[in-house]
Amino acid sequence: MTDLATHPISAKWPAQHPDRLQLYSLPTPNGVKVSIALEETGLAYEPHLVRFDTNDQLSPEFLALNPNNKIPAIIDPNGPGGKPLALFESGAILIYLADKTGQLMPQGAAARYETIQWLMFQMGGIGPMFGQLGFFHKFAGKDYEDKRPRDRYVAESRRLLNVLNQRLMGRDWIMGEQYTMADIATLPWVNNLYGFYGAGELVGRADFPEIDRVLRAFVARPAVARGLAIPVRPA
Ligand SMILES: N[C@@H](CCC(=O)N[C@@H](CS)C(=O)NCC(=O)O)C(=O)O
Repeated sequence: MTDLATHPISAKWPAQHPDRLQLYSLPTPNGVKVSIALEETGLAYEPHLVRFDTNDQLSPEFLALNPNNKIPAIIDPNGPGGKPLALFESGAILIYLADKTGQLMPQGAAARYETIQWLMFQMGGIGPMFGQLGFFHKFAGKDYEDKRPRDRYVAESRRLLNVLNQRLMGRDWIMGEQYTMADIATLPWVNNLYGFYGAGELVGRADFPEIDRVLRAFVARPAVARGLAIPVRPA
């Protein structure tokens, strides 16, 4: 059991509101999935900024919460059975928040598994592949003379975008009329690929008009606009 008051994370990131769900994060594509989900559900929560420029994610306090040194992570003081629950891995956190609130996940068993399937498609495909493309296109890997690694991730990203584009044909959202955790997992990554990574042209964004349509609807949501900037980055 994780008691917030005695957990090492509280020494570095003290809770002002220990009764609220605690979020340890940074507004990256994986981080904003959880802040957007929290904003959409209306749950009370307290965000804490985990800075990469000071390697906060490698600190012993953070590692005590996530030994995999990645954001996002949460502690819910009021988890299952009223007991505290600590969680890392954004996909697991989104499923937990859906279960806790009864929101952003279809009620029927079949549609629920289908939503989780698309959530896993993001976790296992879109996130890792777009992330590698970011490395080879925007970050240190962009200076590599050999463009074959970059081109491999461009091709794989295009393949994944095509799968998503096909899925969105004739649908408002990934699951149809209902906006779900699958959208909240996936669309921040597409937004990041086209925006921050500046890779829209490289992956042939114009070939995926259904994604553009749904992405526009996503970023127009007030909860998404708020979540994209939580926790607030230092000036
Ligand atoms: N599968 C993990 C991936 C999390 C992840 O890669 N987080 C990145 C930021 S987007 C991170 O914390 N990087 C810090 C590091 O690698 O040191 C999840 O979805 O939660």
